[in-house]
Amino acid sequence: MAKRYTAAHWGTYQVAGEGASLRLEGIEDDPAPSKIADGWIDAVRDTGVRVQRPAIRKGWLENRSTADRCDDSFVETDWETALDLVAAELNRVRTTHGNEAIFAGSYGWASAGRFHHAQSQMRRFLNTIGGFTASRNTYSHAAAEVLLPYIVGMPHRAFQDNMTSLALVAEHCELLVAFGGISANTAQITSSGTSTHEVEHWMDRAGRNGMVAVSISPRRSDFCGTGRSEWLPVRPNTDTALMLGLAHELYRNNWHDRNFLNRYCHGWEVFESYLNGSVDGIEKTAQWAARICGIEAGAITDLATRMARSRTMISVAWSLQRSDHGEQPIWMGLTLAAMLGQIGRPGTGFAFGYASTTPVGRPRKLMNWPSFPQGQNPVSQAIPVARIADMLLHPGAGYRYDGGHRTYPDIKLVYWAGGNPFHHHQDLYRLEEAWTRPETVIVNEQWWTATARRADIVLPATSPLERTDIMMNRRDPCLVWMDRLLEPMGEARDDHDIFRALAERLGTHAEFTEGKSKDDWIRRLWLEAGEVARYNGFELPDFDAFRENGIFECPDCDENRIQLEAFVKDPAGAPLQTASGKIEIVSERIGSFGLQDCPAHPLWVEPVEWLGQDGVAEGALHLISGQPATRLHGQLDNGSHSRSQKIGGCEALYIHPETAGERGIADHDLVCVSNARGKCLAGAVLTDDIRPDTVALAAGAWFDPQYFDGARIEVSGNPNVLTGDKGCSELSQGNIAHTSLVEVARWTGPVPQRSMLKTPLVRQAEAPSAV
Ligand SMILES: Nc1nc2c(c(=O)[nH]1)N[C@H]1C(S)=C(S)[C@@H](COP(=O)(O)OP(=O)(O)OC[C@H]3O[C@@H](n4cnc5c(=O)[nH]c(N)nc54)[C@H](O)[C@@H]3O)O[C@H]1N2
Ligand SMILES: Nc1nc2c(c(=O)[nH]1)N[C@H]1C(S)=C(S)[C@@H](COP(=O)(O)OP(=O)(O)OC[C@H]3O[C@@H](n4cnc5c(=O)[nH]c(N)nc54)[C@H](O)[C@@H]3O)O[C@H]1N2
Ligand SMILES: [Mo]
Repeated sequence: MAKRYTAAHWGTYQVAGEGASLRLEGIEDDPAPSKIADGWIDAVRDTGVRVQRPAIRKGWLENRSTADRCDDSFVETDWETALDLVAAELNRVRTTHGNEAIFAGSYGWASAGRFHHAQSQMRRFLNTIGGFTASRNTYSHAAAEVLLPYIVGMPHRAFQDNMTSLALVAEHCELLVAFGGISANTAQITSSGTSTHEVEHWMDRAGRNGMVAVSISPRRSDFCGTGRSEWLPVRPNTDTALMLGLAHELYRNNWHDRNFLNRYCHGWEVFESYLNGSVDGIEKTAQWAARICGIEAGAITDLATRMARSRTMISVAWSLQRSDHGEQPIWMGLTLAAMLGQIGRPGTGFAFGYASTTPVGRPRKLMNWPSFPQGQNPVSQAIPVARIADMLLHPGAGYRYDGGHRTYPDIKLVYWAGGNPFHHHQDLYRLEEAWTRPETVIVNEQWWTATARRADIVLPATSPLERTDIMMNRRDPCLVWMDRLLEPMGEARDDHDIFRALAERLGTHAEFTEGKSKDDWIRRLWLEAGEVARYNGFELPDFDAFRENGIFECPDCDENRIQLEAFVKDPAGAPLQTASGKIEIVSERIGSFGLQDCPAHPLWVEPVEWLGQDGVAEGALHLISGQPATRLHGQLDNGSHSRSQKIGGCEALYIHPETAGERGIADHDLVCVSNARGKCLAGAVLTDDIRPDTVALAAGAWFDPQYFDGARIEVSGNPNVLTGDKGCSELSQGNIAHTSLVEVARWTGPVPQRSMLKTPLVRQAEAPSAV
């Protein structure tokens, strides 16, 4: 029998077993298959929290009330009724308020698979009916997306595509200085799917070649690889100060490469006067840095010496810029690498995002596979993605972004398909308040996520295991036929079918479908992929042969890249697309925006909350809320793999034994994590792999606020009730998920039941009369 496969952002799997014993096994070629798939099938089969039929929120049904949107129950209805309602609402809002009043930024990870990409389907449909307000950039790396064009003259996507290959790091690098580590945890994931997981392999190989890795992170566990590694436990959000201390050491010893700085960089002299203190009276010495970042001056001096003497790569994880002033560690990391003068050479220089996902630095050709066409959005309005609560709370208010002055639109209807704002946004109680402002919220979802529970109309969507699709990711060497393994749950429909039915109701069916069935579209994608293959010098098998085989591996696609190589070889002939044509240590353009929180060159600015702050409360701890090991964000939190790691049903909070001891907390105790924004419960895991003043609670436990003695407490361990909702700066407006201080105490209250594991449906007898 032919082998069958499926694919997800966490990997490609071969299908084994049948019926109840159906399981997914990592493919042979994958040296480190992700275990996230272990909880996938049971999460999809979880009848308790799958959305099975269209549902309408009770308060909306009864009187269109929005005040109870974040705490209501639901009534099921049939598809025809639900689709009629959605079409009528879209029509009402666009004719009364214009299409700009529809917000469909719909940020989120949806699923791998080229055709059934929820956002693409939704946008194509909405574009046929006049468009929508969109969002710009990502929660992942907005600060980089806005900053990099100014300082290296290319979009983040191009910068990532050109990242120096990890194979070259393994071969040539002697010293890897990894801010935020090189984490096997995050390397499990690739947006749009991956055939293999390679980061650990490259780190092992580098180790065998004698590379030493210095992992600079509040957590020891952030480095993978079996070679020699050292841990510098930096105080969270102070890397820029540490980098300045390192830079000062290079400068003080005259180890900085003046020739490189003159020839390839713009603005060194201005930066120099900041570094040596002639502008502000503060020399950014190792001692100065040590007081801020918590790494001893001697260790900073020692590291700077080794950096100057070695073939050095400076790597910055994405996490560093999901913090207040998140632009600075990127800009300063690049500046530090420029001072070493090793940019543009194999295995050294500057990298951003190694291991933050698996394909960054992957030594493979990039292939521009086709995607499902979204059409053109007639509405030009778009907000920076993480400013959603500001937008809903303050329609008409002005704000800054990327040098411009903008105004928030007045949103009446929100449509989300393929994302979970009540997972991804910061300060969720503030988002709840904002969320009651629009008149209508529509969500297509697989599960009763916190966002689905805060919608007025919920349409049940299929999971990738319940439909056929193709994984083709421009950063992966394989194409995978994603077979249909399960019958759709309940009455769930593919997003495509949902939007096709809405287009029919709104008179744009022909435009949306172009007369094609789902099968026709998937075949068309394959035909277009054939042209891309031919352009790259090879042929794809015909569609039926591909389906039969399940996987196609592109031939001869090894390729190494060196970031900024062409520019370094020939700065006059291949200048950067920056204002000066060089790397901008100083950007007069950014300076001209007049922003207090992001001036013309990299610098240390105190985050809005940090441990070194004047008057910081005694006992305050810095909360790191990064990516979860057992799932993708909120996806599969109901699955067995994620649940197997819970403590008393709650997400694990990693805490140093000394810190726990001072608070009377023992291993596996329930704790309450709190600050002025909110409180959540978590299960303590004691570890000395973390700084004593830092705690780590992964994002993604399903948001489940409940009341105890009048206090609202989130009971599954969702850090976004604690994180702050503010832009990194007025330049990028990226999120600051890694910037917040909390207190931790033993929880002596009752052990709560997680209400998120039951549906929010009311029994038919209690339901309001028919829609
Ligand atoms: N505190 C804190 N918060 C963070 C972060 C952090 O580090 N710390 N990280 C941030 C980052 S980097 C990111 S990218 C975001 C991620 O935030 P999101 O991408 O919003 O999180 P997911 O849980 O992946 O949400 C995707 C949703 O799409 C649904 N879905 C999947 N497939 C389909 C489909 O085919 N159709 C439909 N209709 N729905 C589908 C899933 O069920 C899931 O609910 O979170 C951000 N939030
Ligand atoms: N398993 C799993 N992997 C994922 C995801 C997932 O949901 N699950 N999500 C994917 C997505 S969407 C993204 S954007 C990437 C994100 O990739 P990253 O941004 O790299 O991931 P994080 O987990 O936020 O952070 C990585 C580490 O950085 C460290 N860190 C945090 N703050 C600081 C700081 O101020 N200084 C220093 N030096 N270190 C710090 C933390 O110890 C943390 O463990 O991950 C991807 N990978
Ligand atoms: Mo992300």
